[in-house]
Amino acid sequence: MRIGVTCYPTYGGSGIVATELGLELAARGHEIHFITYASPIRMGSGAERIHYHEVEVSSYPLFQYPPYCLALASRMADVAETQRLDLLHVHYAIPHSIAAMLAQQMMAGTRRIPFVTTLHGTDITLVGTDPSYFPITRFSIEKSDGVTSISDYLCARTHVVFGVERHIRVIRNFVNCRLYRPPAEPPKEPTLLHVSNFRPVKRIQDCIRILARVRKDVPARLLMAGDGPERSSAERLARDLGVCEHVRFLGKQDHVERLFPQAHILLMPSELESFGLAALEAMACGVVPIATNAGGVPELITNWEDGFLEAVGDVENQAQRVIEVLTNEKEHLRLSQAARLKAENHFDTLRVIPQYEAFYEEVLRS
Ligand code: GMT
Repeated sequence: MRIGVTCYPTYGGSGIVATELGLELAARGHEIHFITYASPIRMGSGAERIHYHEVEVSSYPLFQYPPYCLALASRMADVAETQRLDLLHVHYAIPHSIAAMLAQQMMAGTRRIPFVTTLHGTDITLVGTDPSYFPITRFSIEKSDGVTSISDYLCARTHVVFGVERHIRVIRNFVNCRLYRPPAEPPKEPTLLHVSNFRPVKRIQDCIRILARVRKDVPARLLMAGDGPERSSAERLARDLGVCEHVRFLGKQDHVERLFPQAHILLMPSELESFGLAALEAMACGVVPIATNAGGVPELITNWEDGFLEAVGDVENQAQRVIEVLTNEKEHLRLSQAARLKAENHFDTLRVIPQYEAFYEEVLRS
């Protein structure tokens, strides 16, 4: 198939899933055309059957807000025409789904180009429910030729919040278990890791509070990978709690598969997470996830079996779980092995990518 892929190419879960899906599909022989405003994170360069088409948004004095959605729609129609695309796949509903619908209508005189929308999380749970975007988000879901969501939780939430009745196929996040692997030896220094885009929904201050509590019992360190609006307040909190020399802010990381194996535990104290891709990538590397019992996370982590789920904001219990894992080698090994097995048996690319291929074929046939 010849597939056009649009996503936010920056450091967010939806962009990562879109890019990794594109790379996996290209490896399976499909032609993948990324249509985005910047080169997607993790795309790399030179992979076979991967093409990149930049969306340029011109600015004029009259435009207080440059009309990105229109520039994207024009580019999508242009690429679909010149590259003879079979299908457009957009990740994150707003505004990509509407742009795809416009591109489809622009091409209507020539041929039919269907589009698939994948819902990831905040496009439904936060942005989509904002009164300014609610009606257009619902419209874009209804008009898509196919819709997928990354968890049962997000699928149910979409039906309830938007009142849409159409079918939404659940295809969960995935990980390449050959690339994301446990290290030969566990890390020497007790190490906690957090990976995110540091938005308020990630509650990164909880990571600092957990470390401060853990350090009363275990001399652990915390690696904070990523960047975003909450970073400076987390840095301040680390200073206030007297743990700043035990926290390293690493900034945005391109190769997290090299970072995960350096940690014992992944902290994911999010307010809401429709799946929790970072926890899955960590589990594939044998890193034990200590997360919140929020949204779709229980579809990934089984409490006490391959990680831990605690209430949002319950820093004390999250810290207790960390201390237990770091002070009990046997328990760490049991959880680490179970986490890796969960990733292999349920979420490996070999199992999940064919679900997307089958869904594309259904949409093309319909
Ligand atoms: O919240 C983020 O980090 C970004 C957001 C996105 O849509 O870019 O991530 C969402 O998509 C990921 C990949 O499908 C999911 O694993 C995350 O759980 C989800 N984030 C939230 O629901 C907060």
